[in-house]
Amino acid sequence: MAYPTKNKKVIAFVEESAKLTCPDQIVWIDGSEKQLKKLRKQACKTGEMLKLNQKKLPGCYYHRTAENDVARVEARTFICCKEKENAGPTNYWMDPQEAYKMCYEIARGKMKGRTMYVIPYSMGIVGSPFSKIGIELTDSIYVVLNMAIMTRVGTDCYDVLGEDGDFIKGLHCKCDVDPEKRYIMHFPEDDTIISVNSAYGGNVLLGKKCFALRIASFLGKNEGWMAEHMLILGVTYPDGTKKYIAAAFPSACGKTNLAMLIPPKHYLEQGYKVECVGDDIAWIRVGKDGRLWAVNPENGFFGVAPGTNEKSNPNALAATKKNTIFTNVAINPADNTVWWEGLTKPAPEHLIDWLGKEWTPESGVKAAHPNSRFTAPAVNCPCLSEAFNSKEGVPLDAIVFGGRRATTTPLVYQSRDWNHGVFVGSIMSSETTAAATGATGVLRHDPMAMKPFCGYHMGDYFAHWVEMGKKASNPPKIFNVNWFRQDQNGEFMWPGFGDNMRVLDWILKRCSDSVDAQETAIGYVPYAKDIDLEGLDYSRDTLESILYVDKARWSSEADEIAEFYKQFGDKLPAELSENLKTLKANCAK
Ligand code: OXD
Ligand code: MN
Repeated sequence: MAYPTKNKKVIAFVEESAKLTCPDQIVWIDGSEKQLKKLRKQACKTGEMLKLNQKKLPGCYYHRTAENDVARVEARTFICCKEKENAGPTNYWMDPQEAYKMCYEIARGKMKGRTMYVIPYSMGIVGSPFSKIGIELTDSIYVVLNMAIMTRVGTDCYDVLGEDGDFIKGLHCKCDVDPEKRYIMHFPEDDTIISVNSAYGGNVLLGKKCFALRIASFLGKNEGWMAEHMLILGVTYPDGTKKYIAAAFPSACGKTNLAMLIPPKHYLEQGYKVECVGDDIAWIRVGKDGRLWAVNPENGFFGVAPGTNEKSNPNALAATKKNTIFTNVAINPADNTVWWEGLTKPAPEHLIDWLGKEWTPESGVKAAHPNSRFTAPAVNCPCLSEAFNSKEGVPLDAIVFGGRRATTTPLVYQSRDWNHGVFVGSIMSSETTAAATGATGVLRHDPMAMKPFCGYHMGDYFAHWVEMGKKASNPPKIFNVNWFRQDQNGEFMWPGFGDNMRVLDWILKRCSDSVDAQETAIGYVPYAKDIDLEGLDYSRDTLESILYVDKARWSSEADEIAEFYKQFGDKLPAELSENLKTLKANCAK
């Protein structure tokens, strides 16, 4: 057969995988619109996808996953390195030989009657020295079409590989979508990913979490860079100055909203602009200037639909108006468009819900799954930064961590220095969300928002952060934010969304040493007077209360962190235990 590549490793990977899974045919994806169009047509014919109203939503399609396959499955996601110790206590581990054997048994012959698609894709701009190439094999047209939005797919990836270049191998086989045989396996020492029995994005779009975070974090540790679960945004000042922030929040905690925020009116009137470079993943390197430079390796947004509306995130909503794939949202049969909770109020009178059932506001269930998604091309985003296409990426002024915390953590605070900032990231806790299976709203430790995505021992990961701080002579300042403080009635105490600009403003002022701060037990906290409240009906007293650092609470938090840290044993960097001691001592003062 004629192959579109001379790369022997690609050909061997495809042939071996085909021998195992026995597809009826192999289709080599070239990324052309002509080929994608044919696949969309085919998927609509089989019912895998539905065509939406092409006048209102041109190029948009709809897909439902199996009811049992709606989120990432952390308990079935494994790091398969030779030594168990190297996966660390926060990952599930399996011996690589055992894992390969098990996955091969599960996938054997499972593409019979199906087509295997070969997707060549680049994470990052094709050919950039900071980008990496992957080949994903899949038996799902839905995966091909999503990958064509989320990554840079095309035969130019083969040009980058040449005859002998290496790439990340990804084998995805839907098999029977059997939740008991669902496995998302990473072999960081072999640059390989195998995903079986799922068709949910986070488990099967292998360029995203599997490659760009789990495998890439491992590569980053060995090659001296970082792969982080971070949005990247740019703020342009009235005088044209540009500043960049990368921010890590756990899944479904508002990264997309922050990345695309529209500043309050008076900021806009003065000429401030916020632009989005990325909403989920940042690859970060030390530049020649000693600063940290970040690129977004993705090419689209795989965003959580519920809650996205004209007010919360008009830019994301605009991004979904064409060439977008919607998954597990509801369909409005009146005009064949989509709907999800929070899109409009009141809800339409009649919908088809994410399970395909008739739905009315009286149904008493959600019309869209809480983790329903849109897959939208980045180019659709009205506030996409020009820097999105920059090979070097953007220099970071600030790194921001943040979790969903009803109590304890103030609206914003700044770390004292890099290592204290690493400590602040390492002690992140957040309430779980619908992005992963399991209970939601449960407080858990999620260091740097990487608990589900770190491809190696978390203690080594902390040490790598400390090392990166040593390599960068001019590193960004590190902050922590919490948009989710609640009062006694469970009401959120900070308006969030566009008003988060007020906090970013303070953060960037701190980066240019143009505002003072109060030193507290946990770091630098703003004086309430320094958070701009212009145009907002919000009391300074409430602001004071969400800036307050309650030493008694932080003292218990410190005890709890000590417990959490125990699992890392010797691998916990001394820089972090020292910072924990300081926190404890500060709380006792
Ligand atoms: C995502 C996630 O889809 O974090 O980005 O789950
Ligand atoms: Mn994410």
